[in-house]
Amino acid sequence: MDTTMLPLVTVSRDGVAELTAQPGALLPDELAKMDAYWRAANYVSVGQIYLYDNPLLREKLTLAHVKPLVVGHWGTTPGQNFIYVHLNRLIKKHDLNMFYVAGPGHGGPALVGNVYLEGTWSEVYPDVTQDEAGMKKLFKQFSFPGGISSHVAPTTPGSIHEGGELGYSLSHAFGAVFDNPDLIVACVVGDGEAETGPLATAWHSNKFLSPVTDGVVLPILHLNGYKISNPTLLARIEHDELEQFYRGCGWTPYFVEGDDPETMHQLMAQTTERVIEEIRHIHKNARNEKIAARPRWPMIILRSPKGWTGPKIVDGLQVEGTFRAHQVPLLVNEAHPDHVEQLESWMQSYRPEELFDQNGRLMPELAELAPKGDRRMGANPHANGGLLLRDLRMPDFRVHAVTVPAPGAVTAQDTLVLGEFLRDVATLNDSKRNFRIFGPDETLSNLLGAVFEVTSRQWEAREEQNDEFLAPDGRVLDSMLSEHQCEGWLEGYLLTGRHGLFNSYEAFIRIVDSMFSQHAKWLKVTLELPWRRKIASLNYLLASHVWQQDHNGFTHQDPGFLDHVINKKADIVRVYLPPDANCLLSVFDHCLRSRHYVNVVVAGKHALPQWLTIEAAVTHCTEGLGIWQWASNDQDTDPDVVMACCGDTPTLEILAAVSILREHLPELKIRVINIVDLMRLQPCSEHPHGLSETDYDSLFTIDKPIIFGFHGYPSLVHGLTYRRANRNLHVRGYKEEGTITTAFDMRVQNDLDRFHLVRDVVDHVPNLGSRGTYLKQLMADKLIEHKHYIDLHGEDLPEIRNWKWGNPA
Ligand SMILES: Cc1ncc(C[n+]2csc(CCOP(=O)(O)OP(=O)(O)O)c2C)c(N)n1
Repeated sequence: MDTTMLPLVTVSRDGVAELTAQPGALLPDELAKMDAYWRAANYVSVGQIYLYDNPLLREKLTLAHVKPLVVGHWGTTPGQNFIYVHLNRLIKKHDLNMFYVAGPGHGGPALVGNVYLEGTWSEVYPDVTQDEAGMKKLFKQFSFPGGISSHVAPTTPGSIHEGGELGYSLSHAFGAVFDNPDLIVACVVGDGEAETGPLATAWHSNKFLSPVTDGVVLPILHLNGYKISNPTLLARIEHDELEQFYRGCGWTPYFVEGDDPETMHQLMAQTTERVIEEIRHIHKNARNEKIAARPRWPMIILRSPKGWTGPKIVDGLQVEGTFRAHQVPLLVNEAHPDHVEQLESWMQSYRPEELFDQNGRLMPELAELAPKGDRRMGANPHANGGLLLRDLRMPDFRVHAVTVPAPGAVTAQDTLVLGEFLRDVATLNDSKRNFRIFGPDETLSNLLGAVFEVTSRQWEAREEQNDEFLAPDGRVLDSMLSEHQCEGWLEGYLLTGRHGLFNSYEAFIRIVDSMFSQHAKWLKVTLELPWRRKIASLNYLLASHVWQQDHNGFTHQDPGFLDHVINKKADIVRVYLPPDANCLLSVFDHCLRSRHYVNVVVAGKHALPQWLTIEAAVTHCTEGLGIWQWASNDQDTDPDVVMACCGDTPTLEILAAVSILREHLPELKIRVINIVDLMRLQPCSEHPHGLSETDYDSLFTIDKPIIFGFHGYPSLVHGLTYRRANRNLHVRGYKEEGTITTAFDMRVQNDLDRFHLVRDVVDHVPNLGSRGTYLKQLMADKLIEHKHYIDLHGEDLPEIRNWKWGNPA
């Protein structure tokens, strides 16, 4: 424990805290008001969980005043109310630009209650007035059909974080303060939440925070000792072990521990004061004195009873200070009629008559304690990031176009080309500091290294000789091998009104499947709230994909993120598989300009043939899919077969198959369709990008075989097209076969290679007769030749390596 904190409060024999001359100590009147405000917040929290009517207990409480279904989480709530009132004091006293992230977001009643008491709730939802009638509505709406969720949901003004799924609070908080040098985000971390993988690594975010160009995260570990029904680890290790843990993570922890309200108010007031002093000191050192040392930022460890001030004993069992306080500590229903009285005396213990006037409005001397206007945490504009969002300055992506004299005439590495475009985006927006690139140590590996010509990796820890591109001030955050942090930081950055992208290996983006889900849910719900402004899209660049894992193999092969993503609300998700570099440029330009989507872009980094000129690419990407006339020969008649491709590698193999078919079966009428925008395959009734039935039928025909080469798992294409008329669909894609082998052999192992595709055509196009049979035989021979060759030489056949799209007769 920091000994400088010890003499802050002295407790006299009768248990009353006595004032010391310590900074931040509360005078008796202030202490009384702070405590009353806390009681008011606790009162409205309990009211939300339980009451249907009689909000101010003006009548004797009966079962009829209680909601038929009482749900919610009490345990975390009083502690969060305690924190909120102290942060309010700090904001007012120091005119701080601060907002609140509730890690244990299940403590919805606390945040909703405080936002109501400070007046923001009624401004955003005028129907919920600050009087008895409004309080009744506030109580009733909580966890009630047609009302609000029991969590700190998007409906809660001042929140960028739902917290339903625990683990992401600190990452969100850090994302919010990057490039916001005046902002402080107070981040309450549950001690249970702190056991999750993402949260456990998030403490290290402090190695990236610049004291000059970024704001501050003030973590408050809420050590209330329990999770749902278990103790928490951090509450059951020794005090010095806990302190050392946080010091080891680079923080300076300050402890506020106890259960006596007055003592705790004094301790908290003085600790928060101390913490602000320390933050100011760090800023002064870094910003004025230009001292470059990595700061040890302060944090608070608040050890208080779970369900503090709630029922102590219920039916003979201890509740306050135990796991039993986690949700509803007191069941109030027909089966427990005596609990009505206990609920009433619990609520009366907050002395509502001292807190609310005759009309049910918070007493003016208490209302005074809340900050005003945008300084209220519920009204901080950073927590409604779309309000602050400005367009990026976008460079002309055409400057980076690959010159394509004829389809397939040149090769290029798609992400390498994109890297130059991203470099220019970083340059143009450097002064605004509103664009960042995130990645788990893969920016170079994904070939986006061009960005390091103009910026660096942000890094506050020690630097050594031979390090590359590290600097305290950079636009790239890719020096922590944590997909969770990249995702959480980026989400926090976007939610507070900025722009960015996450570059990842395709296989390992699965690590954040669930985080993506939560963000997509957040976007969906905020779309329905007119007061929430749209934010910039969450852009994923999935490179080093399944077909390009020559030195990594099976572990690195998983295109399944796409399957996960497409289940989310159609209003939100977009999936793009550009077949070449020019299409990738066009797609990414679009994604960086878009709002309120999750854009998933899959792109390769190895040299592959380039198909479209930049102008053709722009047209193709705008249409999202289209016939490649130059590869088709069905212009004057109906096709015999549709060869569809989606993804860079399937496009290559489909075109190679087409060239074999056109050489050996020149009379076969082939239509080649390339798909960039995967959601075009869905009906337009399902997705805004979906093709109409008429368009789909005319492109894909209603009965001709479609041989479809797909980047990911074939079932995804079947799922997207299951309502389409043409059921003659045969999809080849990744079927979970892989190892370290040649690029072409990967395709062979998954039947996505040209030889298998040709065989598929022969199998599904009727009446090819013996010409088909001979061609199939040739393809089988080729597959054997391929196998022998790679076993002997360790590389693909020259005819595969050197294959080029020609001009078939
Ligand atoms: C990732 C995740 N796993 C499990 C849960 C279910 N859950 C809800 S609350 C809770 C306990 C949380 O404990 P803590 O973070 O200490 O919060 P508090 O005790 O203050 O309520 C659990 C396990 C969840 N919400 N998220």
